[in-house]
Amino acid sequence: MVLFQSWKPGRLRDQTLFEKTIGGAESNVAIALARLGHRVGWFSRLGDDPFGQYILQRIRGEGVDTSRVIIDRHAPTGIYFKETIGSEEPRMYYYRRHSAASRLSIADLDEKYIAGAQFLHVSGITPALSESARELVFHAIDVAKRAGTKITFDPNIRLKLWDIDVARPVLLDIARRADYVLPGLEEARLLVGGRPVLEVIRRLQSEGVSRVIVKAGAEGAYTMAPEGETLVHVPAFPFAQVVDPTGAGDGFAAGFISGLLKGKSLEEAIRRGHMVGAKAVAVHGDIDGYPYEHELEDLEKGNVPILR
Ligand code: KDG
Repeated sequence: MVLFQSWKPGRLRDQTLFEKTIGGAESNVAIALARLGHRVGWFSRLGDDPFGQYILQRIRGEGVDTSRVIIDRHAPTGIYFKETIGSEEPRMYYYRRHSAASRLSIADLDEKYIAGAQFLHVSGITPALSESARELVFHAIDVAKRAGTKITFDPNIRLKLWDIDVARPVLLDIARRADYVLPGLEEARLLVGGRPVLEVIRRLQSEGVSRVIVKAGAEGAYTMAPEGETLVHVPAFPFAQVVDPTGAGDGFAAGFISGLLKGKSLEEAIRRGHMVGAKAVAVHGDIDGYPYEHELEDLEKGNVPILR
C-alpha cells in the first residue's frame, strides 16, 4: 500500500501535510531482506494507477524481484494513513476494500517461483483481504510444503480487517502448517489465551504449532523446542528510543530469516531479528530504519560510527 504519514504528531483530521511512502507487511520483509543482501521476490496485485506505479518503483528500487507482480486494470491500489498521537501506538486508517490486492487469487500464483525459494514468508494480513486471497495463501503454503520451501508466518493480526472469531481459526490453521511462527505476545494471547509466556507457547504447541517465537517488545523474544520443557529467552537488542514501532515485527522476521539463511543457530537468528527490529523503531516510517548488511555487521561488532 501507499502510506501517507504526517511528520507532525496529532489527530489525522487536523493534519494538512503528508509524506507519501510505502508500507505493507510482506513488502517490508522483502525490502529488509534485500538490504541484508538476500535474493528476494515479492508479489501482489497493484492497480494500474500512479500509486501502483510508485509502489513498484520503490520496491524494485530496493532490489526486490517484482517480476511476478500483476497490474490489475479493474481495481485501485490500496492506501492507508498513519496517525501518531504522542507516545501512543500509531493508528492506521486503511482504504483497501476492493483494492487490487484484495482480488489476489490462486490463478495468480507462479508455483515454480515458490517452489524454487528457500523460504516463503506469509503474513496474516493477506488472508484477511478476501476469500480468494485467503485461498491463494493456503495454496502457496501447500506448494511450498511440497517443495520443501520453509514457511515463516507472522500472524500480523489486524482487527480492522476482520473479527478475531473469524481470524482465529484461519490464523491457527496457517500456523500449524508453518515451520516458524512469529507472533507478538498479545497476538499469541488473542489466538490461544493464557497469560505467562510459557503457558501461551504451550497452548500454541497443543494446537499443533511446532516452532513458535513469541516477540515481547523491549523484553525480547521467547521460544521453546517442540517437545521441550524449558523456555529460551533471547533478550532484545538495546535501543535508545522508540520513534515509530511500525515495521519492527517485519524487520524482526527479515533478520530472523536472514540468520537462518546464513546458517546461524535459532537463537542467533532471533538475535539478528532483534537487531533489525531495533533499527526499525528508531525512525519514522515502516521501512526507513531497516539496516544494510554492513550496518548490521557494525552493530554486531559494536563498531562506533564516525560521525564527523
Ligand atoms: O507490519 C507493518 C504493517 O502493518 C504496515 O506496513 C501496513 O501491512 C500493513 C497493515 O496492513 O497494517
